[in-house]
Amino acid sequence: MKTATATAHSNIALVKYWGKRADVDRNLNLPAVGSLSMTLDGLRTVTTVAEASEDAFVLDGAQAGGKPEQKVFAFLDRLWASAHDTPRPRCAVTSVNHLPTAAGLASSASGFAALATAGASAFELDMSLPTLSQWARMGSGSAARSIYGGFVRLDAGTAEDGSDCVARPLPGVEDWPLRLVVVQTTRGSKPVGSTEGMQASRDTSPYYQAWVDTSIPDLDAAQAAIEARDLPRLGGIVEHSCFKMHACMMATVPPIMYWKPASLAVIQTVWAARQEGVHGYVTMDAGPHVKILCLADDAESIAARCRAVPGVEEVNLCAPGPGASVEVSA
Ligand code: 2P0
Repeated sequence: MKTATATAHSNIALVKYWGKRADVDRNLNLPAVGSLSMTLDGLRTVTTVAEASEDAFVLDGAQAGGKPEQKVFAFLDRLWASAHDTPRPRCAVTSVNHLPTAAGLASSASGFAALATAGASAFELDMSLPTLSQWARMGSGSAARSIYGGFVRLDAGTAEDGSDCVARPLPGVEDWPLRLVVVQTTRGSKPVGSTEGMQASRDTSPYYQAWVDTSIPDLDAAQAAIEARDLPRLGGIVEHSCFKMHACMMATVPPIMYWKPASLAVIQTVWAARQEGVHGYVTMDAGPHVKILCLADDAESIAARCRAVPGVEEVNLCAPGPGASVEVSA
């Protein structure tokens, strides 16, 4: 095998993913809904996979044991076995999350996109980008989107083997100066992880089916708004998808409530700015931070308003970012 170092950037979903298909092999990690994202330049993971005398996973300079390590090597086992009958070589996996500032964005998207990219090159598997994206998805649903830069659409598909659950890049970001203002409303980790939260919503939320049923129209409408470079139209869909997802989460038993008082205060601040002609559109993920999609010209004004909101810890600006890349040595 070779030594491969991959870089992948995080992404933010403009049309959200929340829920997994229950009718298929769980290992495929197939989403129940499609999603549409923008890859970001702000946060990236750099991962090296190299042959070693024993398996070891070092994350941000420290030996990572337990579940993260198990997930990494279970993933590499499957990746290797997809093309070889022989035992997998032992591997040293070194992963560094580059957060110039604590961006408040999840690292599983960039993490598994980088691991899939580095692993495939280290194992000398000649993979197309769609196949690489499918492998990244098996690690983490949102990672499928981080293989590509700019806007990315991931369709859920209906095939049993997941063959039609494919991410693809959508043109548009190169001639549209968008920014994402990331507003952190707390320090510390989230109370409910995405994977367990999604399962609880599917099992108990009365809004779950409605959430799933209305996903495809949102994806199509968002894609059309991107093609038209129509920010108010896209922003309306972004907010609708976000609040539908959070309504579904809140109606889960017991409730999944990621919001903090400052989250709502930021949302209302952004909406008030809109009344004054400063166009930002909010979205939130499985956590209390608020992310605001806007034009580059409005980003500083929105960031300044958000910094003045009580409870806000930090505000960062992110531009659209590139797809995953890899360097291979002998
Ligand atoms: C998203 N989230 O579309 C949504 C919005 C959270 C809320 O993708 O279980 O860490 O590993 O497939 O990818 C977070 O879910 O979940 C996520 P798994 P993942 O960005």
